[in-house]
Amino acid sequence: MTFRRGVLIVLEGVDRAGKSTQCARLVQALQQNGRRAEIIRFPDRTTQIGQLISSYLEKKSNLEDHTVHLLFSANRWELVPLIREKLEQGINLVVDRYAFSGVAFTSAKPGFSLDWCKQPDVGLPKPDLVMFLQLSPEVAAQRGQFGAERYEISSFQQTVQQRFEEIRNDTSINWKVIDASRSIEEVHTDIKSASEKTIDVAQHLPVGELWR
Ligand code: Z5A
Ligand code: MG
Repeated sequence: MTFRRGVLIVLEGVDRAGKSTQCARLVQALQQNGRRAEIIRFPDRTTQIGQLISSYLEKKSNLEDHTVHLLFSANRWELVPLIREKLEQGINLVVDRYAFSGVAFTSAKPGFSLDWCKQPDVGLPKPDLVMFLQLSPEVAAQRGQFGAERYEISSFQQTVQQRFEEIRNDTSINWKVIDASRSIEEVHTDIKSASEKTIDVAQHLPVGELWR
């Protein structure tokens, strides 16, 4: 039997697009189809670096903007040995936000270029598929108010949305835009189908390096 690695599937999108809901549904569906699958989410608030980030997001502490960008990136790098190990074991990883959120959120701040924001994440394991859950601010608003965390402000989120559009012009990434305004089940059906197709192809290929 030929060896099959796990694949790296990322879900991205604006606030309340349903990323966490869909990550959980996807892992469940892949497991029900007899595949090994696990969730990873960024920021991973459980590590020491993740706790610094969490405290910043909860506005319990302030961090300089470059510094917090590098911490978000470091939070991904510290998980890379685990990510590689799981992929080598044939475990498919479903990732709730990745470097694309890192670039979109920091570059929405004044004085940050997309290029500068991408540099710390260059060379991370490259996702085999990035699904962008697209949702208008109007529909997002129907899913409840913003929370109290930093960045949960309508004008900032609009700039983040524009940055995501720019980031999606990068054709080195396997993007799939998903209409997230539909029911949870309809969105899930699309996500599951795209993921199964990607697994069938990518499991035979080496893991790539992001933005390299
Ligand atoms: N951030 C950064 O700056 N730099 C980085 O490198 C990274 C992140 C990785 C924390 O992220 C913040 O960190 C985030 C970006 C920044 N700041 N903001 N904003 P987080 O992932 O912890 O954020 P979150 O609290 O999980 O919120 P979220 O991700 O925006 O939500 P979501 O996961 O997309 O949505 P959800 O929790 O699945 O669903 C939201 C609600 O809608 C919930 O009540 C669902 O039941 C409902 N829902 C979901 N799907 C549907 C459908 N289809 N129809 C109707 N209702 C639905
Ligand atoms: Mg979420």
